[in-house]
Amino acid sequence: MSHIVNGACPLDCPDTCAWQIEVEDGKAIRMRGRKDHPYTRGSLCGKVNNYLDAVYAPDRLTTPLRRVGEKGEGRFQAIDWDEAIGLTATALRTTIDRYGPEAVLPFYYAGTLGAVQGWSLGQRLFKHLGATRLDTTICDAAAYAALRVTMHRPVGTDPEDFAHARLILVWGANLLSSNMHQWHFIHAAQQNGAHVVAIDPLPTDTAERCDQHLQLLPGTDAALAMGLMGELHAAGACDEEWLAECAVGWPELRERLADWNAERAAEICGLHASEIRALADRIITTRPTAIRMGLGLQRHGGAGAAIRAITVLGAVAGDFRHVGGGVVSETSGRFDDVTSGLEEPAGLPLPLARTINMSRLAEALTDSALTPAVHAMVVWNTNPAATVPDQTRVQQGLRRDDLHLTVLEHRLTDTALFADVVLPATMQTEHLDIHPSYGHHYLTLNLPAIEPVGQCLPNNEIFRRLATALELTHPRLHDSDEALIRQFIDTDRARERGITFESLCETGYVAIDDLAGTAPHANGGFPTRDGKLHITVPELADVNLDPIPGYTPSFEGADPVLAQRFPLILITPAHRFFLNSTFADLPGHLRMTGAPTLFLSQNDATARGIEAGDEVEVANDRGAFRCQAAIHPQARDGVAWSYKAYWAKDNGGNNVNATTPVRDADMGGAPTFHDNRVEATLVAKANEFTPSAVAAVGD
Ligand SMILES: Nc1nc2c(c(=O)[nH]1)N[C@H]1C(S)=C(S)[C@@H](COP(=O)(O)OP(=O)(O)OC[C@H]3O[C@@H](n4cnc5c(=O)[nH]c(N)nc54)[C@H](O)[C@@H]3O)O[C@H]1N2
Ligand SMILES: Nc1nc2c(c(=O)[nH]1)N[C@H]1C(S)=C(S)[C@@H](COP(=O)(O)OP(=O)(O)OC[C@H]3O[C@@H](n4cnc5c(=O)[nH]c(N)nc54)[C@H](O)[C@@H]3O)O[C@H]1N2
Ligand SMILES: [Mo]
Repeated sequence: MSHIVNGACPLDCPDTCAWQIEVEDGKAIRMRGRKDHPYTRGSLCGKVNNYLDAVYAPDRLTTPLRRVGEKGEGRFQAIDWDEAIGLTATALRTTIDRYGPEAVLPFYYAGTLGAVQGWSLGQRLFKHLGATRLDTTICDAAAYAALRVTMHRPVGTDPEDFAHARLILVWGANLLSSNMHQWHFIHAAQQNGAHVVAIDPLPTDTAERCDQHLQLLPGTDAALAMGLMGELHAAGACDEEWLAECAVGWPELRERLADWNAERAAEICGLHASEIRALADRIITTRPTAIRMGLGLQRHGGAGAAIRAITVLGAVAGDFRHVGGGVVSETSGRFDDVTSGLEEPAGLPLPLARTINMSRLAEALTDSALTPAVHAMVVWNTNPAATVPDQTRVQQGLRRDDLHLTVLEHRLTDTALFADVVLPATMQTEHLDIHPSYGHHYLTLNLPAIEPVGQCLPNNEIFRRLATALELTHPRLHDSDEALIRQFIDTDRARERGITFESLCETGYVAIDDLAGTAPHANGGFPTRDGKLHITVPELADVNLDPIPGYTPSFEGADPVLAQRFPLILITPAHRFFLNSTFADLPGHLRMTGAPTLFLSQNDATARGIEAGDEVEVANDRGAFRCQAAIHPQARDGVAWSYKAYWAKDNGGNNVNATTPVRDADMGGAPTFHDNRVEATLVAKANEFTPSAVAAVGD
């Protein structure tokens, strides 16, 4: 007899699907998307359909390990939990005694978006110890900072209401790969006659399904938004009434728009002025217009400026007055009233400490001037050796003999390979959690469906044991996972909506508001103190940023001198069948993705003597990686791409991040992955070369 258990997909993805697992004899045998969930609508994505492969994969870690070989060599010995926890606790204690607590660096990210296994006891423990704080910038920090000054928390148009829009701009987002369920609502609008425009330097599968594609130069989005607004202004098409009542700082921007038009934008963006003017005309005549901003556009030097300018573009024509009009980047701000953060509970002493920007890990581990140096690191829910920029230096750092590394993981990732101690963690099938979303308005509970595989323990159980070994007795370090869920929804708003642990156990998921089908910002209603949209932000002048929305050029992309040595801008976006580096070890997934590949235009290939299938080296001053080449007929000359986060260890020791820069964008301390210049050279012709990841998988 089988039974069904309700859960949530834990992955770092806007869709946060509600799933159901069928369990028979203690084994998860089937998994499907919940049919009644308004966003998941019964389907999971191509990568999560095979999630159970990841649960039962032969490379799943099932016992704690201690290193017996050289760092990075991958030789480990199985040990028991007491020894593993003891080794980690001793390393932490010794480090703190010798160098002070700031020599300890906890390193975590969104391997699970669960509030419990992702963002609770681990952070409590390390903050309580006085360890270095982590600035979690790796993903959306520029967007978040830009949205914060503009609307205080990321809110905007309900993603489901895109079905009501008549003109939709899919801006810097490859939805069919990385926000698949959003496409349903856009497709519904399209079938109703809406015109859908992709704005993306790459010819994505999403762009192909749109009615029009503006294939602009990378990092020039703010110029496009300014040019469009300039045209709207010249045509007298701005909604002066809404802007006067619901926004601050519009007059300053209006004045600036006199200097912007389609021609100026076209020159910066590498587009035709006529295409920009035609889009402006559409915006002028189409209500509601809706903009879905992706995060891809904000991995550039001028990221914050771009997000601010596009957000304002979504408001100037008065679209927020209409159901399905306006703009959205992330919905996470909608959850702030309903939930309460778990990382810093009242009553737990949390001494202040320095902060390290996670995107600058390469620097943090190798900069000899950093005092104290990092001597102990505990990593969970992230695989930095594959995913942070400047990989060669990251690997050098992780190899340091005077660094103790403990990694909580499901498998022996690029990062775990460097560990002194590896602790096997449960997967979503095996632990309790609760999930807000950054792409819709539903809160989802995840119930464990099966017993832990092998000796795996939930992250939080590991942190409770670590606290005990460190003789830390504060009750907030020992809260149970259920108690944490109860704390998470201990808010007036949750009570008003009847959201309790018990109700969630019953229903699995719940809508956190009733905004769908309304125009929540028709009269302002932003989470700012005055409820208005902040267009001009005078305080930004204090940090040398432009208070008025405008265009900030990218760093490497817009650098003509660097372009002579490194003529190709390399974008390293999300692959449809991986989730960052998650699943990139699984044969089934690798069969769908194929080996690491550099995509480039025919002209760029010919100029380098490269043909499809050849092995190429992609390099700049920071490093190099090798992969196969592919020619895409719609690629723009000078703009190449290669998907992020193949495992380095399976591909000659590195991946795309060997080339990516450690340099902060204009806002949020964010990384600039896609603002990366490289050159590609031929290494071997196709007939002499077998791509490594594919060789490992076989046919
Ligand atoms: N299948 C799958 N889904 C994922 C992920 C994954 O790895 N795989 N990753 C998850 C995570 S962590 C995140 S943050 C999101 C990321 O998802 P997205 O927001 O989609 O981010 P990216 O894949 O980086 O880039 C999206 C698109 O932006 C384009 N882009 C790059 N530079 C520019 C630019 O300057 N201007 C414009 N207009 N477009 C640009 C890229 O070409 C790409 O098509 O997706 C999540 N979902
Ligand atoms: N070149 C380039 N690099 C990029 C990007 C890019 O666009 N280009 N995008 C960046 C972005 S947007 C992001 S968000 C980062 C993401 O980078 P990472 O945070 O490194 O994300 P993943 O590679 O998915 O690694 C997550 C790890 O967490 C583990 N994990 C999952 N759940 C659990 C759990 O419950 N317990 C434990 N202990 N482990 C768990 C998984 O097994 C996996 O190895 O990558 C960034 N890197
Ligand atoms: Mo991300």
